[in-house]
Amino acid sequence: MHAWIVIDVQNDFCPGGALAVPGGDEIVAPINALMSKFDAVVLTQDWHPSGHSSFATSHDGKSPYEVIEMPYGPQVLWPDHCVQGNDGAAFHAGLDVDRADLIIRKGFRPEIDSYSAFFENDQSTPTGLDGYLRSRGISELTLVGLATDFCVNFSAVDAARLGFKTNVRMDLCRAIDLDGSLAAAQSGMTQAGVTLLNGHG
Ligand code: VGL
Ligand code: ZN
Repeated sequence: MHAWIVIDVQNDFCPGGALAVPGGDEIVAPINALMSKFDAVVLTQDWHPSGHSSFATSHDGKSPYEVIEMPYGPQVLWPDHCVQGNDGAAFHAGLDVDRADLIIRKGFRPEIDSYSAFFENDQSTPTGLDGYLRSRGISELTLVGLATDFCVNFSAVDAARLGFKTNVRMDLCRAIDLDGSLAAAQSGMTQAGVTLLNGHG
């Protein structure tokens, strides 16, 4: 059983959004077109309370894209984005949300960020997705979405470590690319045993 995992295709990560990823909207139509090829479709949704600790505005004197030390390790500070219930947190209007079997939200705890669909940034607080996939008999995942070097990367590495056969369709992801983060993500995913695909593979 093979699941299509669509990471954070939300307004704030698309052009015009608070943390816009260049070309983020280009992947929506092809992601929809492939949904019917898989046994399960899961969407993730970045879902932060206002004043979230990953927002630069929550830290006096800090600007977006600075890195601070959190109890769980280094954390990039972001512009306010994907605030629960706001339009920026909504899925891109073109995404075929009706086809999703499961929508999993992450980043809802004020004091901790969550890039991965499986574990929050302390790398130990589970989101519950692992149990959901296993109890449905799913052993292979193909990930797509935003952003390649953050939420897709962390989700894919965790998936491979959890024992899923894990693929990323790089052509259906788009990156933020901060200080070489895209290249680092590609080598990290490869090292973790993730298969990087461009088109069908
Ligand atoms: C993401 C930064 C902050 C992502 C989410 O979806 O890649 N990046 N929150
Ligand atoms: Zn976020």
